[in-house]
Amino acid sequence: MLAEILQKKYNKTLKECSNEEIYFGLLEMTKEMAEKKYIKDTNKKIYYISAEFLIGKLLSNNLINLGIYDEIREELKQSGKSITEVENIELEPSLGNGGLGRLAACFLDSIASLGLNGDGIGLNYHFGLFKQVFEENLQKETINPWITDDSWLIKRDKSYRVNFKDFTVKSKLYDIAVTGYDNRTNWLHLFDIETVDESIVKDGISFEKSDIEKNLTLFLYPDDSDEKGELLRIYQQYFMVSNAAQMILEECILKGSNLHDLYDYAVIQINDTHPTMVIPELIRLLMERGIEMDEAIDIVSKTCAYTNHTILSEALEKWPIKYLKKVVPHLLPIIEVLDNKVRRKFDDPTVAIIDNQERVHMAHIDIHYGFSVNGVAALHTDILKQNELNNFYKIYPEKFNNKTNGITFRRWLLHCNYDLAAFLTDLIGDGFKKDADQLERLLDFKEDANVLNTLLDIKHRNKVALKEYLFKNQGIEVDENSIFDIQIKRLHEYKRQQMNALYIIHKYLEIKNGKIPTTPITLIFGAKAAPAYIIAKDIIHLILCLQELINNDKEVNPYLKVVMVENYNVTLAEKLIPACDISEQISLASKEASGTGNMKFMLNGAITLGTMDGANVEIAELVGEDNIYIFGKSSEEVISHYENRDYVSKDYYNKDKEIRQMVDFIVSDTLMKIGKKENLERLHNELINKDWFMTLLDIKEYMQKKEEILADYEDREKWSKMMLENISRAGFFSSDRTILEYNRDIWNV
Ligand code: Z57
Repeated sequence: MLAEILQKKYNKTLKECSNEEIYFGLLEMTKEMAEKKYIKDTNKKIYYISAEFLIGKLLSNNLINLGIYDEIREELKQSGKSITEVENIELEPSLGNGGLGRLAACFLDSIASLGLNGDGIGLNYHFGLFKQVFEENLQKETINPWITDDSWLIKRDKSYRVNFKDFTVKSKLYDIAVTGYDNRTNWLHLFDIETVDESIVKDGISFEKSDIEKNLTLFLYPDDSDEKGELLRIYQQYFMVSNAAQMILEECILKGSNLHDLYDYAVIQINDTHPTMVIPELIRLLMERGIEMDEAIDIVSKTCAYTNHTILSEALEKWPIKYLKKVVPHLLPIIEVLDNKVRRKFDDPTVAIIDNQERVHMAHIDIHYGFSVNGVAALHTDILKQNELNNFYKIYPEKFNNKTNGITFRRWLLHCNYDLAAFLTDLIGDGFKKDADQLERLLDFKEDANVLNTLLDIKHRNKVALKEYLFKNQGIEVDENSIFDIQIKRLHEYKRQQMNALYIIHKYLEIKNGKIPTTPITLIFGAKAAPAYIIAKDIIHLILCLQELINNDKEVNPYLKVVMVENYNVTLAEKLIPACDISEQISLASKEASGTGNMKFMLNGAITLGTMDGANVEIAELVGEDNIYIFGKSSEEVISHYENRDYVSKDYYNKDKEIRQMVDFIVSDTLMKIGKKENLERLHNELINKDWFMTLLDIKEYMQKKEEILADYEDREKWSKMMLENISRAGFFSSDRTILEYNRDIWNV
């Protein structure tokens, strides 16, 4: 199949082609096959609007979903080529920061795989999120270009006008095919502007912020859960939702809607507050088309649903009216009406849309003028109902619902762990590929020594593969017989990478004092920090300094290694997760809305070491306490510390010698010789005098649990049984399950 295409395209045999030629041949072939699976559908359609779609590389994903991965892999092998090397040619688009963006990508995969009519709508960021490089043990940011002449983008001749206060821009639309697994093709619509100019980016990632007509779609806003009220962000958001709104109305009219019945033709899922302006924009457009304001509000309220992904107040967008006036003055009269209606109905300033500091609370628009509000894990939704959004819950109990996140098993098992997927297929058949709950059939083998040993074998092979990758790409040598302990996620204080780093200091000092671990330990980190998040960057600095110190110390490095991978992204996650033994999920309870990395690790046979937070709670329920390592204060205790403001990190530091020793090592001569005084002192001070995310509250318990899990690793039989139990119970976390629930409870398409 492939051979013919290459013959036609390059007049060469498969053997003669370079990996690059093979890649572009496969790209062309796959795009064509995917487009053929598109079915024009006149039914109600889901529009998933999101500022982020962290789709990762698409070649293998599409080959798997089109059912030709094995065939192509074999055909390549026959000619002495390797699919992995062909995959290396593809550039990874980084159109997302982290969990929220990756979730959107998993959801599109499941929507198509379940045969549902649903598209994504977002922006075509030319440089995506920044690319991370390490220099002198510090994070530096550069551009991450991914668009080449030939890519997954399909240019459409569709364009809308978007009016801002001072100028109008014309959009252009690019589509990426979303191929369902053995099912239909949907689209990811990415809007761009005609006048975008890549050449204005100079030296790293800096560019003229005010030249909107040139910069609007250059970068993804590089913050995660930590928003700064910046005008460019408002321009991007309005551009995204105005295009979305115009396209949705156009499509619905074509399908026969008279707009009074819009909700019979469309349902809009608002992913976090970023697309919130779609609500006033749709109201405005309906009014332009002759519908009275009250009815327009009612129609839109029946069409839009909102997903909340965080309780961190910094991440809940509140745009100053002053800013909105500068960018989208035409939305303000509508927002004011929305606010007035709320104020007339409810005598409670905490549920108002415009606050007394003249800021617009975007989440409040979503809750009042949408028909559904969902959290992303059971605990998270409970906290929304009982704490963060309690005043809204009391008004609209019927709107609140939980949708525990999920991940697509096509990418996070079939593709990233080919051997495990093949082994599972041998044992339990391939029903689990479409019905993830069938993974439970693996439980029949929990006493089967051969099966248990094969699980250990596969893990070992994946560790060897990762070892080779790390050596090639980072020049760091790790021992495949060591324990791989991995923490990969955005760098944020609440995720507490600093706690893991303090543990490394503790182990280092122990080894220096002659206490040698029975099995060597490799600690692997991957994380980007928002460029303006100083403390997060200091934590990266600490980890990189520890890496340099420990890996160069011959007394220590046979037993302990630290690796921080550069530019952590989806592609790296696909290599790290299958090779992991210990999955670090150590957020401050109540702060991690769900987590989705935790699910990917579990599915690939890693054991979780974590707090009772986000979806960890549900993992613990599913596998039982014998198959997970839980520590730390509960979300109730943490919330009560916040309410009473009675957590004083200095007290923990003063009280405990071991804590003092670890924390003070950050500013020891040993480390200061390697690192930068300013960064290390700032971090040291932060931990002792602020520690907003209570690292020292849980650290002793963390150290105990970590010793326990490390010791249990020695018992290979026990460990392999835990692996089996975790894989077997992971079916619940398939995004197919999540999407079926969204459709059952919210979308009804
Ligand atoms: C983001 O990645 C998440 C929440 C946000 O508010 C923003 Br902004 C970005 C993450 C949560 O932190 C994770 O806990 C969650 O699993 C993920 O969204 C998907 O729901």
